[in-house]
Amino acid sequence: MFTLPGLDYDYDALNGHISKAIMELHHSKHHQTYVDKLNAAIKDAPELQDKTIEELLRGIDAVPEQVRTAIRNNGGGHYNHSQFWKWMSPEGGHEPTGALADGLKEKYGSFQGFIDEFSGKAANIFGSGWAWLQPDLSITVSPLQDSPLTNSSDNPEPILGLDVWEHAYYLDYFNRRPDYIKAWWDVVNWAEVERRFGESQ
Ligand code: MN3
Repeated sequence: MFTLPGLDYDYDALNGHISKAIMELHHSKHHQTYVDKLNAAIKDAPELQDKTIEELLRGIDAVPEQVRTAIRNNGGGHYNHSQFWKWMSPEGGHEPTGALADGLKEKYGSFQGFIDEFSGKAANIFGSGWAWLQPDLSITVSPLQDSPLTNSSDNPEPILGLDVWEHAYYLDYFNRRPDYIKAWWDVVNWAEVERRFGESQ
């Protein structure tokens, strides 16, 4: 049984960037639904119930076909959102420091160069999906609730990810995804990204 993780901050903590209405709906309804549907999908498959969410996604090809899509989408949704909440913080924003800052500067010319590249890729995802920063500091995108883990047993976990599903921004920004992305940088929890980058090296 998987459960909905709590947030490290209140629903209204990101107000001004991401509203309480979005945070509450996104966490208590959307994420909860992924958890419920994931649990329903593994209910009759005892061999899947001891696996971690990472193991389920990395081994998605080995999952019985009749529940594979449900686990890919809802398990992916559970994993992605569990990380996403930690990648944001009311104390977030500013710029990374240390080795991560140096690495981004080296790869993208400047911190702003990285922001522009990541924002552009996220803005251009057709329909629903996610943009990711990998431990090697490359930027990738995935459709729906896929992630670097899906379908690959050796991909490392991403160190940062951005949800660009409309449910993540529509109540605040309507169709203006680039405005949401711009506001999101103000709440990015760089301390957490730095921690993950450090552990991945
Ligand atoms: Mn979402």
